[in-house]
Amino acid sequence: MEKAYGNLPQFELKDELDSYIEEIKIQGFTVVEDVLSLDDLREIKEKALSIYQKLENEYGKEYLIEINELDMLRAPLVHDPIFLKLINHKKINELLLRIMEQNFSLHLQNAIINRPSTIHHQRSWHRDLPYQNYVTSKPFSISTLACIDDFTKDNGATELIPFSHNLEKMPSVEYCEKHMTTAIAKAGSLIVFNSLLIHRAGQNNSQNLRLGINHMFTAPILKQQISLPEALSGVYSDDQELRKILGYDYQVPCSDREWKEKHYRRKYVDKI
Ligand SMILES: O=C(O)CCC(=O)C(=O)O
Repeated sequence: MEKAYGNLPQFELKDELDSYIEEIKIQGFTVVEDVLSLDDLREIKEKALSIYQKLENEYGKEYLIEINELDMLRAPLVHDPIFLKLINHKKINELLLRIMEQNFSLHLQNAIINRPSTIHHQRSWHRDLPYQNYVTSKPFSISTLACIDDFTKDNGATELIPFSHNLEKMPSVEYCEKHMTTAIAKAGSLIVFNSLLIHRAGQNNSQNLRLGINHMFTAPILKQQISLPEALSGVYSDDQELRKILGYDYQVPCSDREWKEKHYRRKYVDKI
């Protein structure tokens, strides 16, 4: 305990995870290093770019530009299991559970390809929970943005407005310019933040593209951006850890009968 007067309560850190949690709670974000290996990063990058290119050819570039979907790959884990490495990490899952104080599931997984000299849609300031301009005493959604490349000042590292998860309104242009910070991070790190924190992709002034893969883990009462159980057609539903994260356990029942059966199963069958 630091010397203090006035009966001042103080956070106490039990371990490394608590120090990340303290930063997320206070300033809205933290950087966790060394989450992904170099081999995984290489494979993730190669696959993300090739899946994206295939889809861009299929949809057509003009169409993607029109709907603000250029250089955005949604739910890559549906296309290749390598992307599961980004959502099923023991330390990160423990962090999520501890900070959210409840079960969670994956709301989205999106790869953002930040190319030199182009303005990505994610370059606009936003919260990952758009339209939700209020403050909560506990986070009900946490974003984990995986740095697949080094995130540098030059190549469009993410820009954040610290503490803005605790503001109902976006600060003035002048305030943002003065206080925004750039999340410089090594490839393999995760930028972990309260999804209400205001942020945007930086401008890429380098020669190379910069790849990030963002995730939102939310209280299961929130619906997913894309229904992963539907998109995966049941794949991984027999894996106890993954089925929870992917949302299989939290699908909306289609009828009163289904609701009752689900509750019966939970009480008498799943416990066995
Ligand atoms: O790519 C980035 O740096 C930011 C991504 C982002 O803003 C998002 O996915 O919501």
